[in-house]
Amino acid sequence: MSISRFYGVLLLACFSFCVSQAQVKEAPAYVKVTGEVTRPLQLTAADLARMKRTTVQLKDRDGKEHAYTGVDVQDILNLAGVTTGEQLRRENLTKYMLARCADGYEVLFSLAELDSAFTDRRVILADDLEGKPLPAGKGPFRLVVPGEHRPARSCQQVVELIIRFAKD
Ligand SMILES: Nc1nc2c(c(=O)[nH]1)N[C@H]1C(S)=C(S)[C@@H](COP(=O)(O)O)O[C@H]1N2
Ligand SMILES: [Mo]
Repeated sequence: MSISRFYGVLLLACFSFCVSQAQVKEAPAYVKVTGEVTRPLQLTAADLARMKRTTVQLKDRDGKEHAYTGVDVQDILNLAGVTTGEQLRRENLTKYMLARCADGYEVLFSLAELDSAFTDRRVILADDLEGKPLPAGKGPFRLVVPGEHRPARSCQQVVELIIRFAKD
């Protein structure tokens, strides 16, 4: 192989590597909790492992049930110093949580939807699917929202939970 041909092949290899990296946007190994919080967090799987664990069922888009385990989102909000429970009154009821994912997908919940003072339905930040870490494209962290007709708010590859006021 001539030297120029060798460099040509090398250049092409580098280029295709860069393109493939740009397409596969890996989620980091932590979830940030930011915005209207008194304690911003960066939670790793090790942090979640130390917290109270909850398992909920979710039907995937093909209607098949799966058991996801993780931490109640309300416990995470409490840790970050977000207004929950008794504090969730008046203007605090206009706060929401925006979940942002590695692929740019975003979903929103009013804080009351996540609060045990308002509902028994528990939304969790899951890091475990039937005893194993979530598969690469879905993890490391996924919101699991039981009791809805579609799994569209059960967002995968969560990177950040952002708390904001709706009226700013
Ligand atoms: N990050 C991210 N999460 C996502 C989506 C997405 O496009 N990006 N799609 C949602 C939609 S529309 C569906 S139906 C479910 C599919 O989840 P499943 O693969 O477990 O069936 O993921 C949800 N979570
Ligand atoms: Mo969907």
